[in-house]
Amino acid sequence: MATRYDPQAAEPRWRDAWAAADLFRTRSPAEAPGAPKAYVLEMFPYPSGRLHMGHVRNYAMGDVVARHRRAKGYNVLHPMGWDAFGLPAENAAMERGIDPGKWTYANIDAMKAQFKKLGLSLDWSREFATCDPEYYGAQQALFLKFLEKGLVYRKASKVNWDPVDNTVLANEQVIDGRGWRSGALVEQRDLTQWFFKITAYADDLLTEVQKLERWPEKVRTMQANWIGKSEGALVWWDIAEVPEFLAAAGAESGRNHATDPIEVYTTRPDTLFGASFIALAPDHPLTRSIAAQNPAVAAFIMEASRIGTSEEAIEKAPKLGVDLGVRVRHPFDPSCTLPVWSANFVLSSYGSGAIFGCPAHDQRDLDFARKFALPVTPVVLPPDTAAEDFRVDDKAYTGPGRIFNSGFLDGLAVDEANRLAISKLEASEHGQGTVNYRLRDWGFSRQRYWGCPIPVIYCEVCGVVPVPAKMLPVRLPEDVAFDKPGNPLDHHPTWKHVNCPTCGKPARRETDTLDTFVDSSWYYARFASISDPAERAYWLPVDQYIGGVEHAVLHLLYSRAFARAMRDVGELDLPVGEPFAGLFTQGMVTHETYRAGDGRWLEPGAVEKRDNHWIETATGEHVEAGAIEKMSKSKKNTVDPDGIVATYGADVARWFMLSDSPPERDVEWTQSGVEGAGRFAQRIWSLADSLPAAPYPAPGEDAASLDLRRVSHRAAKAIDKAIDEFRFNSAIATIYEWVNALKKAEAPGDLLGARAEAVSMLARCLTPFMPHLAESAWERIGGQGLVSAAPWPEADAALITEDTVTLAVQVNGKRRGEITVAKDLGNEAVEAAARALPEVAGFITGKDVKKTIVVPGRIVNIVVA
Ligand code: ANZ
Ligand code: ZN
Repeated sequence: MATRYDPQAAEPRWRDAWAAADLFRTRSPAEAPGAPKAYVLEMFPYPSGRLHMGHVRNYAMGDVVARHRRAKGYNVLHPMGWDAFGLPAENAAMERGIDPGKWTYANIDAMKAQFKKLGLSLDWSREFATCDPEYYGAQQALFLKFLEKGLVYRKASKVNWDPVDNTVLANEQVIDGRGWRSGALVEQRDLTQWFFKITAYADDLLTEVQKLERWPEKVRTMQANWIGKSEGALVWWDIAEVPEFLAAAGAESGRNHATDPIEVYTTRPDTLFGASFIALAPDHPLTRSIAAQNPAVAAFIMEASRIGTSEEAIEKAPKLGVDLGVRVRHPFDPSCTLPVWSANFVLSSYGSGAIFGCPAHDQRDLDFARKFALPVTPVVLPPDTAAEDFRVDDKAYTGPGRIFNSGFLDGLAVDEANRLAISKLEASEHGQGTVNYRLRDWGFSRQRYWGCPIPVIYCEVCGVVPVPAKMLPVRLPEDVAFDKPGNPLDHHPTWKHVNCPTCGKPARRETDTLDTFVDSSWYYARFASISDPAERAYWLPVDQYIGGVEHAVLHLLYSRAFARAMRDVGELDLPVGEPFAGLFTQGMVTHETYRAGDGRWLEPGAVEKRDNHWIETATGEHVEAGAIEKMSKSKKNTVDPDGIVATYGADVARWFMLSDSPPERDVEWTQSGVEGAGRFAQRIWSLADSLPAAPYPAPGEDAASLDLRRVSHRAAKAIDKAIDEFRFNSAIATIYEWVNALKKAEAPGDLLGARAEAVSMLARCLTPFMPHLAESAWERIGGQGLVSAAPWPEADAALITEDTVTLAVQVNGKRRGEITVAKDLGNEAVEAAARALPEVAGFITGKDVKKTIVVPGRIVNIVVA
């Protein structure tokens, strides 16, 4: 009598059993001698308070890998923790008066309870939150080690300043020149901030990323572009003329940077003869000194500062500029002089913050030249074009060609001209070849409360004093007020006032905290060991890292740089410096969207389909079913994992997340899909439940038993391989076929041994996907212990080798049919079988068979006259 599988009863029972057996605790290297290690890590979540389907998919994937590795005999580290600092906690504090710490830890509790219901094989004993003082204290110690090593430093830099909220904004928080919260016009300000010297690793980060074979190509390219290595030259332009007031100031003081040559960075020294102006960034020192005396220049600087600091914003803004009244000499022709402008499209933080404009071959320069009526001289002639036919109107020519209008460079190709121009510049001391990176040092101080306090103290006598190690962690105060804009740490009545650790005089704490990206730049090392470099060396690198592609650049780059910095201060024994040997970026979870006639978005639970169209259940009104989009709160197309788990069980949710699409692609959540997965779970259960009680006989030797055994052993092998290759959907497809084959064999009778073997193997192969159901099936057939601790079923080699082959049969090269024969059948017998095919016989009877060609394993071709 078949029973139904009841996930509500079974799932909690198995999770308790796993916990009681302490199954997922990480074993030390000594406890697992000889076993290879596997560190499986999913990007740790931000504790927003609720799990979403994207989490379910991400963590289900990691769990498949972790459970599979465990079954294959690996020593597995599969930890979980919380990326717990950040703005949402402060916003909750501001909007609802809730303490950020309490809010965060309550969210962690709620989410952890949800996580636990998913049946993930996690080692919770290594759990931490980045807002735990133990964690951020260790981070402060790391900061100080970096500081000592010169990997962290302080400097003034430009920031986006919101004058209403009194706070620094990230580039992403500036929208059309305005603060995202206040709507105020953003200004640029100089602020002294802490920087991490990521550029020290630029070259290594670039070289090594190319070697990460188990990373998606796309992510490697994005990292390489972000690092942005370019080769070119610095060119020094001698000053020919300066405005009266600058010349005078220079004469008085004896020396003045106004008369120093202007340095520009270029990737195209081959186009130097096409230069028609020099342009400086608005905050270039020379622009600034001229602005002090020239109101038009001062006004221009103000106007330019409104655009914000992001490259994108600067790119999109209309070209602005002002003539500075300075002229410089051309390095290759001192008799020729060029005007010096300041232009808003020149970035102060790239190259030397100054360029030479070559309008014919650079679009921005051309736009600028047309606007301000500056000359346009083409110097690169496109292939197969006559010089007299070549004209540049409003489109710069950036392609290859031969240099012309360029004196000693004439006739050379772009590359050759670049090399020759650089050697001339070097010989005459007007410049030098150089390599430049787009990558900037990472400014990582934030004027925020809910982050890791930067452990330094400012003393009027001693300057910047690191907090002594024994005084770490520098704890966040808990009694903070959020009633004013700006940084609550700065407003706190007492927190920042301390005595200098060196001289004892009254001093002031740094009130900036670290960017939350710092917290996630080294957590993988903390999971591997609290502090032991040897234990970290054993586990690292992470063998399989899994997460969203939105972290392709920053998080992964910062982590790669931090691993190197930790190595360089002796915190990590990681020769290559790469923390993540394998990376997988999963697709998103999508859902149809629904919109009522009045424009309201409706939740999937609020609509139903009637007579083939959608209506809102509450009102009966017609509803438009719209695009399939990433689940998001704004479009209300989310499905709550809790509800799904309560109705169908965690196994079904996990299964569906992995079954329909390749893991790197988006998967569309559908009600019918989930129901289908639920039915399939029952089908699997019925296979186990239709067997009599254990023990079972050994599998039979008869043909039907052998057929079934072949299906099982081949499936186990195929699933094994599919999991290794991150093709979870194909593994699942194989399970479907296997179950169908088993169903057909279900009739009671002498297949019992083969069926019992099949269910036993199936339970083990199912474990990574539906661990609870797998346990129930395993228990039902009398399996030893817990299936979560059972080894992967080894496929019997004799059963998985194909012993027949299928050959196409052709007559005079035309395909007429096929035959399936034993693999080792001799050529004569193969020929005979081919000729005997009814589809073939018609074409050869009565004809003269000239010859028969057998291509082993593939084709039989019969040639007739
Ligand atoms: C002259 C020139 C002629 C340029 C030409 C390009 C084409 P990448 O490849 O990104 O390194 N540049 C240099 N510093 C800049 C700054 N601070 N702000 C804005 N633009 C700057 O780009 C290097 C090129 O970008 C440089 O080569 C320079 O323009 C410009 F036909 O110099 B080029
Ligand atoms: Zn002092």
